[in-house]
Amino acid sequence: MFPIVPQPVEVTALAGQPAELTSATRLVTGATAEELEAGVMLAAVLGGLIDQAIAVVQADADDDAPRPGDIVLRLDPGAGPAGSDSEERYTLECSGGAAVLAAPTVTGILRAMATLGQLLAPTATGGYLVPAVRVVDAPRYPWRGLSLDVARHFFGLDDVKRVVSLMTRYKLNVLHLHLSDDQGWRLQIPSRPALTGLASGTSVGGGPGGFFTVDEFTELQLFARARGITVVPEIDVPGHTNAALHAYPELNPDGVAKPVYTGIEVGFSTLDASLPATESFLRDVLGDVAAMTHGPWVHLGGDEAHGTAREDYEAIVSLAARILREAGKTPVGWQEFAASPSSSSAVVQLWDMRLPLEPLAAAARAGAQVLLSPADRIYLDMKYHDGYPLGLDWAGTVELRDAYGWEPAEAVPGLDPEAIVGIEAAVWTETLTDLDELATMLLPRLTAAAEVAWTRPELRDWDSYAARIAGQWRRWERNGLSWHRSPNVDWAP
Ligand code: TNX
Repeated sequence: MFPIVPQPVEVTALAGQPAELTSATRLVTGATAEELEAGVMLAAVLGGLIDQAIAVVQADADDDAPRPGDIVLRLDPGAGPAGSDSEERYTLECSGGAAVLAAPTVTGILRAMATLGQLLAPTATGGYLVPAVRVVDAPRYPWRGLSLDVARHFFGLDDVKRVVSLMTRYKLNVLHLHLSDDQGWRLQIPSRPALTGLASGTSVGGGPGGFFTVDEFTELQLFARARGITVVPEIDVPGHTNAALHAYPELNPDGVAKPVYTGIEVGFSTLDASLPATESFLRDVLGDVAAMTHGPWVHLGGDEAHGTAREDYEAIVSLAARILREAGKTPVGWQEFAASPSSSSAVVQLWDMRLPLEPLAAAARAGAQVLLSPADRIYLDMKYHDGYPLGLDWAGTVELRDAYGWEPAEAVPGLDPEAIVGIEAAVWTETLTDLDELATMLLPRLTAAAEVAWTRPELRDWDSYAARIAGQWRRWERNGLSWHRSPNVDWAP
């Protein structure tokens, strides 16, 4: 058994020589600048894993033959399973003493590297072996995400980078950041300085808050992109807007700034479609956010607008979607947004299994893509069990087995499976105040979500997953990440 999570399409033990990674190990890349850049980044990551500096060399005609212990990166459109057109497909082959990672794109190479990292076995002499093996692999879904709420409690650049590094190990590729809510505004908006100037300094329970500067947001996106992860910023409208209503009094019908809010109720705040200030606010904020976002998507929220009249809701979300489209971005909205005609060229995100699901299927028929985040399965802020000290339980408790044991294609009755763009776990931070608490909720459940997103149903199996995950805590602990010792798994000693 090779402890690879998520389970690849094909894993075959080979008879040849394993690769022993030593101080002589080189990372051999192809000749392009892109390959060299990926090689340098991967050498740093791998070097950290095995505690060795790894030299990066570019293969040329004289020096093509891999030496024992080498890791070779190769851009190769023929890599991956036959018939797959995913840009993330890859083939990893280790025999003859060297490991060759082949993929059509650098992103595919990154996925192969994640697999390599999980295959490394420490030797008695303090080195590492890559076993003789062939892995041929590609993901089921192109969107494999984690939504992280940095609004209820703020998590800064260092913490979020550690979450990104964790995501890469399990081949997740979208980090959705919930950047605004009633309790605080978390992204600097150059055209609207009061958002962070006046409304970022609080959080749930009255803690200090914080925000990302434009430069930090850029740095985070570059850090994520180097790991094959796209950042999707969310500015939630028309509800979840108390921080904005605090910073800009003119967004309130009475012209009076709302007081700061540090509780955990939802659904009381709203933008007002009849105020002229609302449109200019949306244009400024979403224009700035679109301009600073590298990826193709911006999330407009649209959830739990219990304080918004039906027509106002439609006016505001359709305006937000239009602004984003004009700025060249594809809008994403929570489930409630599916009822808006403007969702037909957008991504709609399932979350609440108690709400009617038919609008999602209808939006898909009209052209929308559907992203699945069923709260009773992959809301990683749900308690593991009754009485668990962290988390909420409005969608029930979610143990590891619950997060693993569901089939995306069956989540929404009547939904065309072709419309499913992927799945996204979510972690809301009403009760989570630091990285230890956050990591405890993510681990191990995030790895289950990653396998549901990556691995085809016919290759998924709980017992196999539980065995493959059983030793992974060592790496979590080596990285200083807390985790929940789920009773569902017989953890390795
Ligand atoms: C529902 S999910 C929310 C969030 C809460 C979360 C807590 C969604 C679109 N809205 O505002 O933080 O539940 O689990």
